[in-house]
Formats: sequence, C-alpha cells, structure tokens
Amino acid sequence: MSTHREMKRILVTGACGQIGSELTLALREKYGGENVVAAGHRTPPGPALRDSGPFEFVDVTKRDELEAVVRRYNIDTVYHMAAVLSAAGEKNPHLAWDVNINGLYNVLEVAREHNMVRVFVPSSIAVFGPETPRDPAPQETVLRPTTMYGLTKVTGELLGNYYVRRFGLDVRGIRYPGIISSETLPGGGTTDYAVEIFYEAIQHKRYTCFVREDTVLPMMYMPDCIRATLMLMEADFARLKHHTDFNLAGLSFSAGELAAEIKKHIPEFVCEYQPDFRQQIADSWPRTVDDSAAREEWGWSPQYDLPTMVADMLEKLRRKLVAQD
Ligand code: AKB
Repeated sequence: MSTHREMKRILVTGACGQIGSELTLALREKYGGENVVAAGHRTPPGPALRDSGPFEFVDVTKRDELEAVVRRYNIDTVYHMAAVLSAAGEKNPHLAWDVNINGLYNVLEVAREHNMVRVFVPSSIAVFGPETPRDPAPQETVLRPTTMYGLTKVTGELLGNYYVRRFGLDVRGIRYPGIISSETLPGGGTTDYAVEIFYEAIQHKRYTCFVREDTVLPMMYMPDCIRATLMLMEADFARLKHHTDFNLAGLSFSAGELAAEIKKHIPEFVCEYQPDFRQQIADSWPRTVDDSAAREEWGWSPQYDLPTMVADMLEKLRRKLVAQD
C-alpha cells in the first residue's frame, strides 16, 4: 500500500455540504488550513469555511477540473464527500448516477494516476434494502437497495474495493447513518427530518414530519461522525479486513422519540406526521446496524446518546440562530 508519502495535502469534494463543511474545518484544525483544499460547486456557506483555507470550484463529473486542482495543490489524499442523496436522487436519478458514479470514478482514477496515499469514499445505510435484516443490519448481508442513491453507494463500495485489490490504492469508507448537525443543513436526504425538526422546534414550536411517528432509523450526531471519519482514515491498514463498507452505529430512535426528547426542553413543541414519498425509502432501510467490524478493526465507539445529542443540538442551534438575528 502506498504509505510512503506523508498525508498532508488534502482535497475535500462536496466541502459546502452537511458533512463536508464540518469535516473540512476539522481537517484544517488538524493539518493546517493551507493543507486542506475545500472544493464545491457553490459558494462556501460561511466565513469559517471561506476564510480558513483555499477554496476551488470543482464539478466532480468533470475530470479535468478535478485533475487541475490535484496538480495545483499536489494533493495526496481525497475525502470525496460530493454526492446526490436519497430523496434528491429519486427526483433526479440521472443526476444521481452522474455525480455518484461518474464523479467517483473520476476521483478514483485521478487518485490512482497521481499515486495518492489515501481516499475516503462515504457509503450509507442506503446500501441496504427491504430484504436486509432490519434489527440489526449485519455487516455482511444482502445489498439490494431500491433507490438510485443506494444503488450508486453499493457500486461505490465495490468499485473502491476493486481499486484496493487491483491497483493497491488505499480506499476507505463508512456506511453513514443519518447525520444530525447544527452547522450546515442537509440537502435531499430521507433522514433530513431529524435535523429540520430542531430548527422548527426552536423557531416555530411546530414541525410537520415527513415520516411516520414510529419510523426508526440509524442516526449519528456530527461530532461522532467526524471523529469516526478521522479514526478510520488514521487506522493501521494492516488491521483492516474491510475497506469501503464499514457499518457504523450511533443512535437509533423513532421520529416520535426524537420529538418527545425535544419536548422535554421546549414543552410547547408540537410535532405532526404527514408521511410523503420518503416514507417508502425509510421503510426500506434498517432500524439499527451491527458495527462490530468497525469496533474491532479500528476501535469505534460512539459518544452521544439521544438525550446528550438533543441537549447539545438545541444549545448550539439556539446560539447560532440568535447570532443570525
Ligand atoms: C439520506 O438520507 O439520503 C442520507 C443517508 C442516510 O445517506 N442522509
């Protein structure tokens, strides 16, 4: 495995997105702002991201744009966070295929040609489908997703593993659950309700949730998500039996349990439920995942549970929304 180069010139694609924006800041903190290039196809959402290091406009489906940035900054590591998520992917499956498959192929090919040290390619609980055991979804199990996003994520896992075996490129990835965060809003996912509910609870004391009250999905708070991502990328390659497809558990709760926990802090809060097309996607995903491979191979263990996550989210969001007023 090509570990001869020191890992320090990093490119984050999808850096303006929900995970990419916080991951970029965490990487800049760790490796120095000038060593972490943020790439996106829209203007950075805030001064923190804009002013803490380089930013480049990159459309990952355009290989020449990607390659130009890799050359300019002598990139040796990529966190490839650009993707079209599940709900947006059902509205525009062709775009989801183009970004998630052709974009990934470009990243892997450029990484291979430039002898990169390591590439992070996120996967998702969306790789599972209705035939997967739901409680928990095992690490090794049937992967027959029913969404275009899920299908592209299964392909991404297989393609990443192929590059590990065939070309010796060190590709790593996690099957992210729904991520809950206070900085950048998620866009186009099925699990977005678990973030929207906080904004609406604080600002309007009401929320109409687009999945049923009894819908349980695997979720994770952003600090755990960032910690897991950095942990996997720093893990000893020799200890990894898996590469691109680690199940990762944080918390699992129903939409109703989340609303009830928020109500403990905001007693006037009322949550209603009006399931839409995203209910069917949620119903095709597991309720919990078995993450024993991540625990054994790189020491994963989450820190947040439902009460601590909700308390921290409300505190951070209140501060942010007051500052924006
Ligand atoms: C989505 O809902 O599409 C994403 C995911 C679980 O990958 N948050």
